[in-house]
Amino acid sequence: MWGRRRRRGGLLGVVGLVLVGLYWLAPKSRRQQQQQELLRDEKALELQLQQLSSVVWAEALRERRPVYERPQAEPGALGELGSPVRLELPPGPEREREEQSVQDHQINIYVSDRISLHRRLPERWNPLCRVKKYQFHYLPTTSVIISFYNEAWSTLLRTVHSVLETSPDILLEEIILVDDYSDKEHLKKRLENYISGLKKVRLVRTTKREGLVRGRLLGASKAKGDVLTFLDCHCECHDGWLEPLLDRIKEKESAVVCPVIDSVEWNTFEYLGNPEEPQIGGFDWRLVFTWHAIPQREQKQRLSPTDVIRSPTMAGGLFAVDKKYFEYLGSYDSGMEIWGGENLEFSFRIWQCGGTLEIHPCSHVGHVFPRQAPYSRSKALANSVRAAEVWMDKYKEVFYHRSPHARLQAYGDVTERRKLREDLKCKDFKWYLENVYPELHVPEDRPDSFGMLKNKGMENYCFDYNPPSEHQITGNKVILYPCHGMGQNQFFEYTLNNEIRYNTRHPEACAAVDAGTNYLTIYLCRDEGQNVPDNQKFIFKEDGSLFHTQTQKCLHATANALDGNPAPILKDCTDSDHQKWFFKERLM
Ligand SMILES: [Mn+2]
Repeated sequence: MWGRRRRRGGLLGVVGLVLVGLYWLAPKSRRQQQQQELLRDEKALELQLQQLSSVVWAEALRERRPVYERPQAEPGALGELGSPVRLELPPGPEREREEQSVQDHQINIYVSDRISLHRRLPERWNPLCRVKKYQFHYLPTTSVIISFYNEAWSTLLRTVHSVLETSPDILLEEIILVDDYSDKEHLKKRLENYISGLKKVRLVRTTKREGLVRGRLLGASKAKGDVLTFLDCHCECHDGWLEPLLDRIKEKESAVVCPVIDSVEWNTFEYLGNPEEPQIGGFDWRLVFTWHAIPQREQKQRLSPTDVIRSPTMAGGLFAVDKKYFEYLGSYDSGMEIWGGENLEFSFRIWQCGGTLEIHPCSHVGHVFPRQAPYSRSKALANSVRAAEVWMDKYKEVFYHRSPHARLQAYGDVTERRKLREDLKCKDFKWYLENVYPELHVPEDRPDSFGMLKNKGMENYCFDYNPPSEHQITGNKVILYPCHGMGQNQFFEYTLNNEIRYNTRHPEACAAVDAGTNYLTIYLCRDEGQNVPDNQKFIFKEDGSLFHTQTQKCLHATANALDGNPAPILKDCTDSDHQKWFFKERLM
């Protein structure tokens, strides 16, 4: 509206100036008559302009018309505009059904079933995205590929309808649903019947359980669009989500573009996206995906908040890629099972082989993050090993140090994938770390300075730390616990800067001594380039003692320390075996 009125105002201004000019040039006797004529002309001109601009406007609307118009919401419909649904059912059979649905799917399907498959979402993009113009006729078309396994009816179909109701008809070639050998009854005949009534939706089925990667590859092999857009099977697309992805790929064929992933709460289906700058993807040295704020170096490259943001990794299932470029890059590693790890493998490959991985801030898609993974991820570690073996060069050791059991994983044959890396003349992992993800600290991992931190006086006990939660790493105390040899929460590293680092995860954390206490508390390590705080400094001496310089005391393995449990405690230095420490990489 705003753009149209402004344009018309400009034209009328010009017409007005001409009129004023003519008025003064005309002989006095004819002025009134001329003025009337000109006014008449102006009215006619305005009418013409009005008609013209409404034609232009209608044409723009026609171009971006979705495959289906969204039906009007019922009055009082639950969850409209992404509002939370809290049923608070009294104890009884209905409440039991609700609880059972959470048990089965790790998502409150009972609530989902009560929300319209066509619900509207709140506007959660930068307002500048709304006025971006696209040349719809020149954008590539896309096939949206959605692979699923035993997905609930309402979450799956809400995904399908939301794609159909937000994607411009002229850009959406088709939706390809890939059923990865589900056994739920509603995904058989009933699903076939339902989608046979929908335009542009196709269903293909695998003949055995293939996992996410091979399921998606099956979908891709049937796709007719220029671009492949992969979505998860419990998503809701924000208005205008598709055009920015396709526009960017038209501009740069080797760009793999992700939408901003907004969160749909698993219990209430509240839509939690926000229009602020999105976060980008990274990973920690367990090869677990992590989120980060956009670094300064990247912000400096961007001219507008609607410009794409380069990201070292992608979160997982949601991205668009030129179909031919996807094939050139070696599509997916079909040696990967079920899911987990394929997102990092593909991220490394994109960057190392000459592409770019980006997040488009104008493309928002909601995703239901389940309470916990609904089915086994036992294959995720083997997938990570494949990624490490093909792409990470010597840096794979940093990963293996923190997950010693990964070395024992059967990960299949990677000869073909290594050959692909050679054929495409991809860059090495050092280049990737330095140029794409310089924020990631690479641990030193010097010999005999990482792994289990053991004590001579209490041989079967190791330094052990459990963070308060998956999202908060700091604040708890270091204890001693029977050694398990699995890395993870018993992995520590002693650095050249005299820190005892707990660095299986990101951000890295360091052991510190709070004033007036004698135990170890975990804090964040200093930022790169800053000095080590005095209370985090320990000298690891030749004789095996760990000397805390600030208090001039030594760490002493104490059986009956915190709440009667074993822990390392600061005491006056002696040559007791309980003050002799050593690192060991593996149990055996
Ligand atoms: Mn998901």
